Amino acid sequence: MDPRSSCSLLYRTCSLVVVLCALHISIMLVFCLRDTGTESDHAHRHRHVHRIPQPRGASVRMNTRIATTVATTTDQQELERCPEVSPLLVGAVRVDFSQKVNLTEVKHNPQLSDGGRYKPRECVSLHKVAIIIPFRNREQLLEYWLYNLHPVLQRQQLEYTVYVIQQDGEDTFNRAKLLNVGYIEALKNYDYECFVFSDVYLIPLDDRNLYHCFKQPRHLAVSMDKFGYRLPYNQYFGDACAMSKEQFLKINGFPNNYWGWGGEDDDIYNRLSFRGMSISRPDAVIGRCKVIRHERDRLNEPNPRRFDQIAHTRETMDSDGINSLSYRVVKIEKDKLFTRIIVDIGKP
Ligand code: BGN
Repeated sequence: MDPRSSCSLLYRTCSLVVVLCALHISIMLVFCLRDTGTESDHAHRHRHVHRIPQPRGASVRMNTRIATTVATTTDQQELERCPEVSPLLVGAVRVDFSQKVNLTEVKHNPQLSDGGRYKPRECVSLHKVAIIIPFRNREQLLEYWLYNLHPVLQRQQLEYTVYVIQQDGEDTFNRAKLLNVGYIEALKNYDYECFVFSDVYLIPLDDRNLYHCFKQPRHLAVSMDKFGYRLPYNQYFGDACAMSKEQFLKINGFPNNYWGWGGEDDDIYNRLSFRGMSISRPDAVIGRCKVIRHERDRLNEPNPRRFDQIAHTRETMDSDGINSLSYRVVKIEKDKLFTRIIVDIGKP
């Protein structure tokens, strides 16, 4: 073969190889760029759906499977703190005690676990509250309370458990001692920072009446229908209040020796004032509450000793309280909406 024509053939073959290589590289580049765009888009959309911040230091070019895992893990571990004011509050709420309530819907809530424990799904609650209800023979009132209060507490974005402390036997009722028992028993379950003590017949009429703790002990039942929507007297601290662990311990808890109706709430008020604390309250509109009508329990007659007892709070409060409490747990039952603790607290 003529050496010139063989040179030209070699030259053409090499040119073809170079063109083919360039074509191959271009096609690869196009596919690469398209894939990168799709992946980061997908990862971004995925993060948006889970509403979590983008993980720090994570590359945008992670593949879809990794993105899902990171998003799910972060979702559980890095849930944001709830805001100071819950966006779920609606203000005034209507209550109706004329018909029997159906608790099915209240129970059908995936965020509620047995024993009446609730944790918001959307954020980490700022308030871990044990709700303590002193109780005996008031099943229907309890149903109304659970029906009305669970939704309110949930809109307030509280992490809470409802404890119903039921006095066993037929001896005279002792509200304050049952509240002390509730404090101790709740702390056996969980490290609560805040305790709300509420009578079972009391229903708030506004969900801005916040069932959590404040810098000062909080009185919640400030504007009740039974008192014409005002305080019966300035020092009134009855029906429902909230106290932090620290506030509660500062007054040695509640008195154990008020058997029967009346006076124990005044004793608690005295304790707070002797320890230099003042009372915090919502205003008279937000603090509106309704009492579910009920008969006075025959085993809760007015305590004849109460006048004398409240005159001596200063001398008795250091030895009568959470430091002198004794009782025996008879039974603990876990309902979907509350934990019932039946206790023997003795007799007068
Ligand atoms: C008060 C009671 C409170 C009760 C309120 C409202 C007493 C102590 C002797 C004066 N105090 O009179 O316990 O919560 O009424 O009903 O009885």
